[in-house]
Amino acid sequence: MDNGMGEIEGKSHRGGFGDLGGEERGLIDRTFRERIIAVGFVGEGKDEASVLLELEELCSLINTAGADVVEIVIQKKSSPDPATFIGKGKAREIYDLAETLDVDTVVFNDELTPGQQFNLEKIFHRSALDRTAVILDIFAQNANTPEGKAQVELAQLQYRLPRLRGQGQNYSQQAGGIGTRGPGETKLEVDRRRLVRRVHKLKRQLKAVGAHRKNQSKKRRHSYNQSVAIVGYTNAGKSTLLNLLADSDAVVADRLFATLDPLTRRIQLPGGESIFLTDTVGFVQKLPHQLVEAFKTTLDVVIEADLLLHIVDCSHASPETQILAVRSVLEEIGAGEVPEVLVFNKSD
Ligand SMILES: Nc1nc2c(ncn2[C@@H]2O[C@H](COP(=O)(O)OP(=O)(O)OP(=O)(O)O)[C@@H](O)[C@H]2O)c(=O)[nH]1
Ligand SMILES: [Mg+2]
Repeated sequence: MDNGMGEIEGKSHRGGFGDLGGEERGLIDRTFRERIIAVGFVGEGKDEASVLLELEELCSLINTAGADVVEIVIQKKSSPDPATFIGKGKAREIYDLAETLDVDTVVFNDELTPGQQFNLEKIFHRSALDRTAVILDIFAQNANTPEGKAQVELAQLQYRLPRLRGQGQNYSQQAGGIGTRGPGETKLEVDRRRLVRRVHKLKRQLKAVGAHRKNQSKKRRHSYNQSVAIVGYTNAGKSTLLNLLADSDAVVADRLFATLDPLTRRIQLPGGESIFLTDTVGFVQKLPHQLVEAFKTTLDVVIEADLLLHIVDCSHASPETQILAVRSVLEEIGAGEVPEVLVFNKSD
């Protein structure tokens, strides 16, 4: 692909579980499956059942990322503690549990601030990650094309930058690939500058690819064919539908975020008219805003579509929640006004 992305190819951008994560790492290598405690938070105005559903999903995200949940902990509290999110007492309880169960990492269902993450790691003596880090990790594993990899790396850097710390910080900053090894302030400054430079470079490269993509979609529009985008929750069956309608070979897998790169096929409708049909990246509840931001160019095809086929997995425990989550991402990217047809899948 002649888009100036060549130099990105071949680099891994994983961050999250395992040793030595980070952008310089080669292929993802999981020498063992980490043992995880998953933590849910039931705050005021939130019902426990919906948090349990989110936790169930978090477990399958963690599983997809390559680790095993060995215990689930729920904290009920009117509002999050600014310093430790769950409160110091609960954090100490989790530390004891982690020691007893030989746990490697604690993963939170909610986004932690950099400060909370830092404080929790001090109490836990091990990495504290949040849902965002897990999703970023899965995206990093599944990115195949230079553009996909660049988008994921950009999202990871945006997540890591505010979490960079010096002074020999030991946990996710080095082990999880969410920060970097930093023995002191100077190294920290150097790291930060290096990451900021990399962010700018990735943004430039992605902008160039975006321009290329815009050209393609302009050409499509000039062909007077309507454009239809398949959207929906991850694993709902979007790629399956594209393959069926367009006799195509998009990757279909019982895996979250199997598709990251859009795939467009031209198909002829029974009336003889041709349309462009595009399969897109799936959405999820609490989709990290860094990812939405980084995947903007990829998601242009959704914004510019004449119609959205919104695929819904009706075998799921709460399809309504998934529909709302998808609609909220559509709003966020500016596609809230595009006409939508709901397609109920997995009715078998
Ligand atoms: N039972 C059943 N399974 C289905 C149906 N459609 C798709 N699947 C399965 O659901 C899983 C996910 O299908 P995909 O087409 O990869 O889903 P996707 O929406 O593209 O998923 P991502 O790209 O990962 O977001 C696969 O194992 C499919 O075989 C259906 O109608 N019934
Ligand atoms: Mg897919």
